[in-house]
Amino acid sequence: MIYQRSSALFKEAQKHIPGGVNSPVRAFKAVGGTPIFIKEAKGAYLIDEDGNKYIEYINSWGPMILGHSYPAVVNAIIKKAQKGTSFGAPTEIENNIAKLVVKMVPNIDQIRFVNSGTEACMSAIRLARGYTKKEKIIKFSGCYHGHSDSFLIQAGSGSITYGEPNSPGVTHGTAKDTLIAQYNNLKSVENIILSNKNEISAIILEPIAGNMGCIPPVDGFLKGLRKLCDKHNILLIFDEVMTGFRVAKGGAQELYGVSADIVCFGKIIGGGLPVGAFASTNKIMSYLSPNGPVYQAGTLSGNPLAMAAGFSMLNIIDNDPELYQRLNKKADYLDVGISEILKRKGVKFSTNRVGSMFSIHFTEHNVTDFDSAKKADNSFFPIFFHQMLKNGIYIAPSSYESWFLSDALTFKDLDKTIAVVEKISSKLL
Ligand code: KE4
Repeated sequence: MIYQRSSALFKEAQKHIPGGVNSPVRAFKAVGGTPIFIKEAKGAYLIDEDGNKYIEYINSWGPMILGHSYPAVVNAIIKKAQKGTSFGAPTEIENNIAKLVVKMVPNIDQIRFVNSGTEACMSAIRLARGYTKKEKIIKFSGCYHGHSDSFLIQAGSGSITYGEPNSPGVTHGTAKDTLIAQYNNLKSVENIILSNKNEISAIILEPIAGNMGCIPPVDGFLKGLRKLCDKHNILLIFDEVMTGFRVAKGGAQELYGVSADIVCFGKIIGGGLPVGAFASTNKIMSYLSPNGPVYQAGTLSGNPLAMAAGFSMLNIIDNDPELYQRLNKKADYLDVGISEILKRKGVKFSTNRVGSMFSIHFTEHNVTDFDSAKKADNSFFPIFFHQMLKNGIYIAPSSYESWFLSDALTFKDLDKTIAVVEKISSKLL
């Protein structure tokens, strides 16, 4: 593979864009090397600026579940753009997509659209605090809910895990209201609740973690959180920015049969354009401006162009009863194929998968939380990443990310991917 044009573009990008990228993970810091610049994408394939072709397993970190440049979605965008892209006024298509999401997703009556997953989760927390009149929140180590201050917090050294900022610019004043529990560990949650009686407004989590690699909830974890929230009058917030419309039409709520009080969306809901959203019951959403006292706003929120993309993609998903079966079958085929080879070659690894979210960890231990994910973050991942890239397979440039399969992938693509893993496996010993 030649990366001349990408290298030149990256050099130029760094003059006017911090780190040459508009989102840090794209800079390849975790795996080294120069990020590739994508020229175009179609279906399951990316073409970079040097003309190299890749089978794609990032899909813009989840949104492109149908594959890139899906004709019906592209046409919906073109058609809408010809009538104007944003008015800052209500439009019918916002009604249509809101109605559709409320139909597809359980336990919600109303939805507010915003422009990113960060905005969705940030607004959901504010709504929970306004509704419960309590200030503290619990999040989980290793879960990512976007870059708003309340979430850029790491477990403090304190025994009851008070939060500490994990980025300069986040104040200790903010950090003190975010408490950190361990994923898949109900006891760690209960300890924090009991040490902060009647102070916790909400627990927010990725119902299937996707930012430590893919980590499924262990049996009983989500139901246990629901019970703790009911017992202690705490709102349960599912951050379904990744899992929404990815693991099932109704997301993780449907898949696990556990109801959240507020659900956050992003990625797929925008069909590849910038859309986030948060949704809840009429009662909780009645607290949101302009009807209620909790303020939240956005110039481009619900803009018709992004709504057209999201509405088109969600409609296709809603009318394709076999979509998740096809996606899950492909993900299972890939997982089994890769695992059989790595096992036969004696590589130390484990894989995690829920539906079409998948990750490989170069450790023989199971990865069930952030501590075990960190143990698996070793020198093998960068080798694996670059060998795959060199052989035309594009996966996430970090062991703390998930793969996202698209319906455009064929079994031939999967076989090629498995064959590349076999070809490079000796470098993983
Ligand atoms: P955005 O603000 O990036 O749209 O969404 C934030 C967010 C919220 N919740 C979850 C569960 C998420 O995964 C994300 C964003 N995901 C990352 C991938 N790990 C986006 C990639 C990036 O940061 O460039």
